[in-house]
Amino acid sequence: MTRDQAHLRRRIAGARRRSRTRVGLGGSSRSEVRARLDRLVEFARSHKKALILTHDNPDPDSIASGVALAWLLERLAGIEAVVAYGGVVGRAENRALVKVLRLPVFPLSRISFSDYDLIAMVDTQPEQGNHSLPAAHFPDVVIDHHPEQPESRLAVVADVGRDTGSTSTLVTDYLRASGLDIPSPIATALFYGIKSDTRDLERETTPPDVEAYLWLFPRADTEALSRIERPRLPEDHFRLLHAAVEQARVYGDAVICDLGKIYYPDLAAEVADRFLSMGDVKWSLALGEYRGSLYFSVRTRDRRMNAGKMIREIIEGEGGNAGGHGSMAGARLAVRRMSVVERQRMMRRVLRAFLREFGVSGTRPRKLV
Ligand SMILES: [Mn+2]
Repeated sequence: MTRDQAHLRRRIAGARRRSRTRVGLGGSSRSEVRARLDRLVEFARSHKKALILTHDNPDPDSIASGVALAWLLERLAGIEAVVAYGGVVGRAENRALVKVLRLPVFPLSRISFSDYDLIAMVDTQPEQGNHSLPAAHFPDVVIDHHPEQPESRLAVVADVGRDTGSTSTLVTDYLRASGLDIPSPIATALFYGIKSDTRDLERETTPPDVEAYLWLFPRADTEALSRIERPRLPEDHFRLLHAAVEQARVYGDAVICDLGKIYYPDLAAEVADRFLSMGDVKWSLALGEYRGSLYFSVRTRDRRMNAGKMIREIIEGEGGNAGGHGSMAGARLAVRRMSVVERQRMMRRVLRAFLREFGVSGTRPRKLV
């Protein structure tokens, strides 16, 4: 056992002991939220410096919940808190979010873990595989709206399994419970976090999301919001759209689009979103390669289906990481070490599996243009 592993074992054993005091799951009444916040603040007070980690290639929900949690910890627990992410902030809207609101978020490459004695994780969980927390570390705090994973219970403070449409909703609950005046950039970021994760309160939305959204709206800067939602786009974006339309293959009510090389990972999600709005399309899959990994993104309109479960079954079987909800999901699969033949075989297997799951196995594809 290496030193790091021994360290991790001790951490997990400690977390297990402490997890008896963990705040219960489910429910989001005022007093429960208040108790969860008190527990979080009390825990943070005995620490010096917090690192708040988003998932890789963070979306607005993870950026907003990270920044809001950092603000809350600084104000209520009096400790320094830094938000960091793995990967890149790619999507033009997400870059605008950070720039327009001047949100303090940093690439993980500029962070030294030894500077921090508290680690929090937002919008993802330890086992999720879409974050860059080294295996030798375990988060003390986990706040996430994705389906609960067993290891998250080991965190000292875990707010998971509440089944809201966004993590921003969970953090907004804390802000409301704190009674503090919220700075406009924080309110604007959280508002946009909920808005984008639920696609304007349409996707996976629960009553707490609507409540948080309405509470944030009068506190948000709508002029800044407009600049975030309609950002300037680089020329590359239009080149990629062109390629996407050319590459798209229509199989009945499913569209599959292999983008080849992409210039940031979220592009697969953007393109999958785009094609889902086409005609009678019920399923949309886009994939692209970025720095030695293939990024897959699946979207569906079929409420009976679970895109997250589907993509996990298909991509984890190939050795990748996957996650997501009922209607939207994504995955990453390292292809750097695959030979050309291995890669072709993998692609055939994966595409066949997706076509089967989409219910269009025997369908002949047609080009869009
Ligand atoms: Mn989210």
